[in-house]
Amino acid sequence: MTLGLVSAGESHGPALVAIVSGLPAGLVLDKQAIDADLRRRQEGYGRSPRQRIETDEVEVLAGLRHGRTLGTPLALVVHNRDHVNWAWGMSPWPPEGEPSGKGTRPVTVPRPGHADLAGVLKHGLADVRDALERASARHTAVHVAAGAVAKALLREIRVGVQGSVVGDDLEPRIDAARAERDTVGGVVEVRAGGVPPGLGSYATKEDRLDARLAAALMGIQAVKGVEIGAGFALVELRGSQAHDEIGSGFRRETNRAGGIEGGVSNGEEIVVRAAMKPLPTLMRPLRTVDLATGDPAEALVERSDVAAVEALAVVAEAAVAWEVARAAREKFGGDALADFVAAHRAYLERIPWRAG
Ligand code: EPS
Repeated sequence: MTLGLVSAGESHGPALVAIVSGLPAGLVLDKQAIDADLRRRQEGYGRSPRQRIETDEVEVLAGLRHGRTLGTPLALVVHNRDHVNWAWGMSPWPPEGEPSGKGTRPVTVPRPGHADLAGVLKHGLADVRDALERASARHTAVHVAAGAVAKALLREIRVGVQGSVVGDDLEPRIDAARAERDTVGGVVEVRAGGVPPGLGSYATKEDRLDARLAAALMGIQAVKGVEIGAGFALVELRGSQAHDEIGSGFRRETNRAGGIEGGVSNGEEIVVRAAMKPLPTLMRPLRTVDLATGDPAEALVERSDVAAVEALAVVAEAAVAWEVARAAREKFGGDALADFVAAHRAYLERIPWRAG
């Protein structure tokens, strides 16, 4: 038993969609809680004017009845309100009538740092828009909706997940960058508390919880680095200092491992960080080459964020919640929510580890 997630959707297409499989029947979902996470993702300082157009809201098309999961695939939709301005340019079918609105002219000047160049080369595309629309971080919206579902499942076994921005200088950095028509990145941290020991596995690299969390965070647009627990700082320490001694109840006083040893959760808080590069859509464009002419050119300038670090904290929270929930499904199984919860309780009764 595991969770599955497939998503689709272009940034200015009609909608973003996700299909979530592997949920037990009987999980109560709260539309307001899902929408609250969607709103948190939109709110951060430094976002583009696009966020004034969108008011993200989840729609459920399948897998839910009267607010309870049916144990069948859950189909989630987040509509792109901005699509009305791109109805011709992003029409899924050949558009009718004269070109109007945005996205009507092919983009041939790939932006360094985006998927633009690699995307058109890889897929044989003539219009960079055919690559950038899916590569856009816009589709993190529907992943946040899926993450909210994962958090609802985790709450049933008293696991909580919270993302935040690391440091307190983001807003002045954003103001300074905006004044110079530039962009900034930053670091976010996600903590998952109440995770029992034993999620993930040391047996294969694919099953290691740390590998799965790293892949999930690296899978978010603009993330260039991930660390778990004390991460890169561990190399400065001696072995006698770098580990977390085991105390009463098999608990630790320190947590340099970030809650994961040997690829398996150890019962301490899971702590992961992700580093986001400065966004590469610049109002002061970088040098590129025009795909149509082969001549030097300036990269595409389009409406964009100065920073999306606060949004990343919410998206990373969703990604971590998703991976922890997936590992919990694998360990505790159950077609009914009650079976899942009972398996978790029985496991905690079997092991000598004690929750803090
Ligand atoms: C994004 C570019 C911008 C961001 C977008 C991600 O889109 P637009 O050009 O339409 O303003 O606003 O993020 C969102 C729309 C969102 O909801 O997060 C990109 O290139 O990744």
